[in-house]
Amino acid sequence: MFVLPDLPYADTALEPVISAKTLSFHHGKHHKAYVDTTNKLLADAGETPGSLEDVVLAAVGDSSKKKLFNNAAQAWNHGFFWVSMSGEKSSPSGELAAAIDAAFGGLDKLKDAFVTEGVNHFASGWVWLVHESGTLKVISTHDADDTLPKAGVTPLLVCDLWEHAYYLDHQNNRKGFLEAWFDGLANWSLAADQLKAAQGQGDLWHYPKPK
Ligand code: MN3
Repeated sequence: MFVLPDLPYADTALEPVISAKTLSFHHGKHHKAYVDTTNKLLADAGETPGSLEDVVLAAVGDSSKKKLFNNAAQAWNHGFFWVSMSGEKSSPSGELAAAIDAAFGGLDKLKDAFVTEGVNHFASGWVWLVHESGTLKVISTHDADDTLPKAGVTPLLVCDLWEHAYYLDHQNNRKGFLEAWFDGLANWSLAADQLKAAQGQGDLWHYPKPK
């Protein structure tokens, strides 16, 4: 059984960008439902996979496993989203800062690219900072789609573009949410660790193993 991982901070830690009410519903209702449905589908199929990453990769592109893919990928995406945020404001340093400068021309330009990608993304999905082919890129994915099936792509950070992520706090102002998220919540420590892992130093973030 896959677990709903505890949030790595208090419900109030991300205020005012994300209120405790939004965070508790998003984690305790939305994410929990994806985990519960994934567990039920796997139990019904008699499967006991070793990792959530394996479930996503085995289901992607298989039309008979679309529901499993959607729920497992959403469970994974939310796990990565929680750790992509921190209540303690930080900024990129060292190799990560150098990589941002090289790819975008500075943190402000990365912010522009990230916010623009998220604003222009139609309907639900995710906006990502990723490492690919020796450089950093901003991409977005639709619905439950994530970076796991994309060979050579390592996610450094993700922000949820589904309305449930921001509507209570920002209504339809996705741009305002993304700007405040980037400035106040982005976890540059995670991004630095993921970049190192992409370059062969240390481990990538993984969803907690099933219990
Ligand atoms: Mn969500």
